[in-house]
Amino acid sequence: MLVALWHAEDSAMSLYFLLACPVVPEDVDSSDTSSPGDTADSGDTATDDGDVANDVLVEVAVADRSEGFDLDGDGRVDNALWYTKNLVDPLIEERLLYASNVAVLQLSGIDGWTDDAVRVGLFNAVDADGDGADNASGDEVVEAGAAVDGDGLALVGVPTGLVGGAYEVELGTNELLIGTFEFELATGVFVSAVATPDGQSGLIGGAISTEAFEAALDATEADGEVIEAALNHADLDLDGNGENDALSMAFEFSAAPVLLSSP
Ligand SMILES: [Ca+2]
Ligand SMILES: [Ca+2]
Ligand SMILES: [Ca+2]
Ligand SMILES: [Ca+2]
Repeated sequence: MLVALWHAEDSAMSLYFLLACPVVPEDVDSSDTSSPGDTADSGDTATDDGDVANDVLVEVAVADRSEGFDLDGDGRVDNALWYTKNLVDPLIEERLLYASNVAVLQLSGIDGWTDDAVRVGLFNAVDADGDGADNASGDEVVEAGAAVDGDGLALVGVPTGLVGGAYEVELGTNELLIGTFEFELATGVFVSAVATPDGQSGLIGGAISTEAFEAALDATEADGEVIEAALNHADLDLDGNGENDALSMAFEFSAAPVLLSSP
């Protein structure tokens, strides 16, 4: 039937054929939005060919005591960094403003906000204007460089599902960038979030060795105080020698839509 239409002399019928045939292999057109069914979605007919949403972390603070991830498998949330929240939060707030590298959460394959086949990615990108204050504007452009492939998809990612926009994953990377703090985790990066067309909010974190925590913080006087306070609350024994050698961390975050510059 479609072949017959293709050969039809009637140009309107030929146009119908072209519109009906998905010719866009991956929907990364920057004119598209993360809203399923928007007018730029004509190519999104295949299950795994949904929209792509890139959301840059704009607000981050240490999560409350009862919020975070169960990192030792005892059924209870672990967030030892909570004890130093009042010391850490002002540092994060300050550093988010002048950080030139930003953390971006990417959702791809979005065919709806309840969708059993999406992918969550995480990468660091360059905020070209070096100004963290305008990153929530919705039209910021960041450079992902080699952290994404030719289609703009994050190299680090994991398949999952969305239920009402909510998902929870552990990403296969140890790198967690918070402001200018580069945390080298002992686990993957855990994310539990709710995504909407306006961005995402939720929790991000993992476990970090006391050594790596110390290394991630600068040796300024203020950071020295944080290091000492935080290390007093090390709560995980990664090497099983009976002494705690790592810290559980969870941050609450909000992330705003951001555009990727062309590779
Ligand atoms: Ca636990
Ligand atoms: Ca999908
Ligand atoms: Ca900016
Ligand atoms: Ca130990």
